[in-house]
This record gives sequence, structure tokens and C-alpha cells, in this order.
Amino acid sequence: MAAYAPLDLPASGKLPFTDYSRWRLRVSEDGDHIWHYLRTDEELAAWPQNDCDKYWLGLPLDLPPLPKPTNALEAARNGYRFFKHLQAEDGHWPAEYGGPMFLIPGLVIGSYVTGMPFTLEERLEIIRYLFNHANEDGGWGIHTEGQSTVFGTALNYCAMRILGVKADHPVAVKARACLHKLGGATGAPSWGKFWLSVLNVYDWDGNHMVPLELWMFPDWLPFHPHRWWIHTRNVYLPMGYLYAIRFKAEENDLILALREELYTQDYYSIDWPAQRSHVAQVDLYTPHTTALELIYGVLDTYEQCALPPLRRAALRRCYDLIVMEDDNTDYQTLGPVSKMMNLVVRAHVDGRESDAYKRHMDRRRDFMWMAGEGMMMRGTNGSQLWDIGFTAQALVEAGLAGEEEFKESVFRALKWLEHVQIRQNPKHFTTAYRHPTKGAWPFSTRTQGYTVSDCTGEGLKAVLYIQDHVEGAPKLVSEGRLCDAVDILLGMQNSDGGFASYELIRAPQWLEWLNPAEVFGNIMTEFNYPECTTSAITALAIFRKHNPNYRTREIDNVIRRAVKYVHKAQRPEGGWFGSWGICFTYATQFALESLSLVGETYANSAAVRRACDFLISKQRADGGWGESYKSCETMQWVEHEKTQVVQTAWAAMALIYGKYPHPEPIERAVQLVMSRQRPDGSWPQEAIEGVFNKNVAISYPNFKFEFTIWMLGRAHRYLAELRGGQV
Ligand code: LAN
Repeated sequence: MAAYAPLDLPASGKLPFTDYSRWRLRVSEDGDHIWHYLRTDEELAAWPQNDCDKYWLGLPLDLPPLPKPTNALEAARNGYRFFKHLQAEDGHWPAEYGGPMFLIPGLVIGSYVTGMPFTLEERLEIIRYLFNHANEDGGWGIHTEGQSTVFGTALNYCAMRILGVKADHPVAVKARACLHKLGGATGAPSWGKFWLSVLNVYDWDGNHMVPLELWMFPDWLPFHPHRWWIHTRNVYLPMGYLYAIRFKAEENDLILALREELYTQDYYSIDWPAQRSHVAQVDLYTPHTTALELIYGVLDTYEQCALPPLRRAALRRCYDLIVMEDDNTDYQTLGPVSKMMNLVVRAHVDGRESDAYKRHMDRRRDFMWMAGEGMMMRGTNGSQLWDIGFTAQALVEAGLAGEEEFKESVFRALKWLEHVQIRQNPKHFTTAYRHPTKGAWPFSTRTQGYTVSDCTGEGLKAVLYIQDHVEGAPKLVSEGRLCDAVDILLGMQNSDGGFASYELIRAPQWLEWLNPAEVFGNIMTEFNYPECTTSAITALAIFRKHNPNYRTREIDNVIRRAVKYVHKAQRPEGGWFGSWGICFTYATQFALESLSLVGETYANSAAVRRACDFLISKQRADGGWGESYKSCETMQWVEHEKTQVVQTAWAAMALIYGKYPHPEPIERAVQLVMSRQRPDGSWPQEAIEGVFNKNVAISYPNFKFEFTIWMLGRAHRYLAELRGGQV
């Protein structure tokens, strides 16, 4: 584990640490994103920087101003003229996917302890990203817009030091002061304690037991880990392995120095077992319940006398499951956290000469993304399908898809949608406790290959919109494959009518009482989500129109039960709570889309009326809407300081879906969105758009194009209808 040479760095990350004209995004055949830094003049001449590269690097595109739009449709058209520049050759829209601030530490610590290098340019730009995202007080939060926490600060501090920032660099000095003010690294939450232990700067004794033996229990037990939410079980699997073997990096000078820097007390006198449940107040989102503390009492005692044969068998079982997951996803794994933990396990067991080691090393780069402010680790290996799904629907519904100027781009998008649909079930299927995938659309790529309910819904809708409504569109996705997607959706409804994210709900909800990760909410089991449910309803309703003969009775039934769930999930104030986007505006838009497809509108549905009135009550004086990520944390509407273009588009779309009878609020929303559009057709980036597990914000930067274009196009038609004029 060679340490990097310390770097001499500027005091701030304002200016690039590398030459931005040398960065290029390469898109693989399967839509993977890898950033390259070109070193030679020959390479530069052979591979020019395109608009997509420049946009994401924050470099000017120098596009000429477009004709000034005089109505909503023209504004939508200009929007797409710009957005088309960001489309990759293969048809999809690559994008940044930042926000969470606990992913770079996993990337850097995991790579460091396994001896996987970064290029100098990657090191420099990761450091710069951290410099640029430090808060005023010197620390980092759990996400880019959050207040400083021990989780963010202790872990990113380690990452920075590993990459070569000296302890006396002003950013490090300030970060350390912040960390000490927060009480030092002993107050890190359990996922932080884990990475610090792997790095050998926190004692494994300061962790509660991770019960990997649970994997040896019979599958029918209600708390068996295969029933946990898929991200949670995929994290606790390698975490359990590394805990059980007490994996730790070899001591070296940097590690010894970090032990001095991270704490307010002498490292060697810390009472480690007393730290297991100690989590700083600022970090705490879901405190341990008494039930969990009692269970930890038992588990921690068992740990002192764990039966060696059982432990060995559990380790073998965990390792087998880890290998299956790596194999199923070509080493991308389900997400960025499990990715780096699996990587450490495979490096440890398979060794540095193994194929697994090399493949894991390469696949790190799918998550590493260059942005204007430096290099980040993305929340997934991209949001490819999610973005193209909305874009396709926006273009068709805005009426732009059929315009000659855009047809080629729309057909390219269809080609990509066709390519990314998953054709078969996973290689390791029931043995790896996987949900079927044949016919599904994933969130990112088909290599990652996980079914997601609403991604399947949006993917199916996008294909149907283009294939059925754009003149001259080739029928690339066959009827049989459309039916496969329908089969997937029909198989994902839970007993009370709702849809969860990746799988059916497999565990009782009381398991949430045992959530050990103090910084996230709702992570133990799948839940029904209004967003996922509404996506299934709309996709099935649109498919039913397209093909009224396939599984008709079942589709009708599923839709009916899902609509019932949507009604039940409506809040008394009139909105729906969003779990994946911010927040009430996001979910309410989807809810009203689905209700509109079953004929419920302002005129005939009390639920729709309540929802529209709720939204109207939140419209601001400037005609827009603005909701803070804090709505997701507190589950109550929290205003953002500023009006947001994306939320304005969602709210106006919701009113249009609901057939809100008064034009003024929609007109004012259109005006607001148009007033923020730049002369080249783009919209500037505003506040973060997405969220997960209630407490972490995550960015969807393409939303500012997708939903604005969609809303402007639809509003143009709807307002004309309301005024009784021609469309
Ligand atoms: C995502 C991103 C997409 C999102 C939607 C499709 C929007 C949603 O409707 C269903 C759930 C899903 C697929 C989702 C689940 C959780 C993810 C994967 C993320 C928010 C992106 C990052 C996050 C993942 C859990 C991050 C790693 C953190 C852990 C707590 C393991």
C-alpha cells in the first residue's frame, strides 16, 4: 500500500488543477461513461472535445443565441435545440449524478487499502472537488447542500489526506478544526466507523457486530437478509465479511498521523466499545431504537465467543454471494457503496493478480465523473435510462419529436432505449435472491442490469410514445418484448396495490425498527412508493391502449388496485410525499399523471381537486414553486429560499394533468420558466432535485431540460384548449 507523495496545492479549488481542454468522456457500447485525460498532442488532434464534454466540464459552448421565443412551444423548441447538443452519439444523455458526500471516501479508502492507483489528474480533481464542496465551517455534510457532519467531515478528510493533501494545508486545517468542534471521529455513524476501521484509523472494537451468520439462517425467516431492501443487504454483505475478518490496512506513517488528526483525545486511550453507539447529534437522523440496542447487546456478546466453524461457513456463504453479484453486474455491482466494499473483499480473497481485482479496478471509473468543480463519485454508474425515458416522453408530448429538425435525434434515442432493455433473467438468479429481469428497464445500463419498477414503466412508455406516435418511427422493440416489460410490471404489485422500487416487499415493516444506519431513513425493507406505483399505472394504461388484447383482465385489476393505493397515499393537505425527488411537487406530479390516465380530473375527482388546491396554495408571487430538500427530511413542506424551475415545471404539469380549469396559474408558471431560459435555449443549474432515504439529496441535472421542455410543450396546448382556441 504505497502512500502518495504529498502535493503542493493552491489554497483553494476555484481554478482547475488540471487542463480542462484535455478531458474527454468516452461512452462504451453499453452506455458506460469513462472520463479520459489526453496527454499527447496526437491524442488531442485525433479526439476533439465535443459539446457534451464541454457542458459537463463547465466550459462555454459558445452557441449562437436562438430566435427569441414568443410562446411556450417556441421556448420548448429552443430548449431542445440546446439539449440535443448534450446527446451522445449512441442516443442517450450522459449526466453527472452527484450530491451524496459519503461516496468519495469509499472510493479513495477502498482503493488505497487494496493498492489500486489513481492517475495524478484524477487525484488532483478529486481533491479539488472536496475543496470546492467544503462548507463555510470547513467540514462536509452528508450531501453537497447539507450542514457539516462527522460522517462527511471525518471521511472526506481521510480521503483528502490519502490523495496527498498535507496536514498543514489551509483546507485540511479548517476541516480538522470543524471535525474537532463536532467532537472528533468517534462520533461517526456506523457506516463511517466501518470505513475508518478498514483504513485502520478506528478500532474494530468500536463497531457493533455485523451479523453475517444471518445468511446461514433459513430463507423463510421474516428477518433473513435476502428480505432486506436490496441496497441494504448488498452493503451489509461485504461489510459483514470485512467486519468478521477485521480487515485493516497495514499501519504506515499516514495512518499513524491520521490517528492523531481525527480525534480530540489520545487515540490509544479511547474506550472503543463505548463508542459503538456513540453518534454525534448532527449526524443522527434515525437513532437506534431500544429494540436494536438490546439486539446489539446479544450480538456483541456472541461476537466474543463466535463459533469458528459457523463463522467460517458464514464467510464462505457471503463470499459466494459477493462473487455472484460481481458476476451478475460485470463488477459494477448494484451501487457505489457495495461496489467499493465488494472490491475490498475480492482484492483480499482473490489477490492482486486475479481477474476480479483488475475488473473491479477498471469498473471504479464508471462511477467517477468530471465536473466543473472537480471529480466526483456518482450515486450510480449513471442515470442513463431515467434521463432518456423522460426526454423521449417530453419530446413526443411537446409535439417536437415529429419535427424534421429533431427526428434523427429521437430515433437515435429509440435505438438506445431498445438496446438497454434487459433480455434475460440474471445469470445467478434465484441463487442470488434476484428478482426477474427479463423485459425490464434498469435505471442506468443493462450491464448493471437491475429491474426497477418505475424505470421499467418509464422505459416502456418512452418506447410506446415514440413507436406509436412519431411518424416514420421504426418498431425496434417488438410486441413480444413490450409484453415482457408488462409481465415484469404485473409481477411487481404488492398485496396492498402499491409498487416498491426493485422488488416485491419481502419483509415486515417492523424491520425498520432495527435500522442500524443512523444517517438514513427507510432502508431496511422495500416500501410502496407513490412514484413507483404511478409509473406502473401510467405505463400499463398506455400499453392497454396500444394493445387491448394482452393480459387485459390482469392489467385492469392491477391498475384498479394501484389507483386505490394512490388514493390512500394522498396526504390530508392534498399532496403526495416524494421519496426520490424533492418532494411533494415531484410525487404529486406523478400521482396526477396516473389519475389523469384513469379519467380523474379536477371536474370529477375530489382527490384531484384537493391536490390542485394544495399546489395552488404553494405557488409563489413570481408564478413559480420552490421546495427545499428539507421537505424530504421533515416530511412537511419546506419552502426553498428561491423559486425553482424544475419544481415549477412539475407543479404546472400536475395542474395540467388534473385539467385545472383556470389558466392563470399555469400561464404564470410558463412565464417564470421562460424568464429563466438563456438565449441559447438552456436553463442554468439551480438547487438539487433528488433525494434518497429521506436524508440524502442527489442531483438530476438533466431534469432542468426534460421537465421544462415537457411542461412548456404541454402547457402550450392546454392553455390553447382552455381558451377555446386552436392548438
Ligand atoms: C436511486 C436512483 C433512482 C431511483 C428511482 C428510479 C428514481 C426511484 O423511483 C426508485 C429508486 C431508485 C432506483 C434509487 C434507489 C437508491 C439509489 C440507488 C438512488 C437514489 C441513487 C443512489 C441510491 C443508492 C442507495 C446510493 C448508495 C447509498 C446507500 C444508502 C447504499
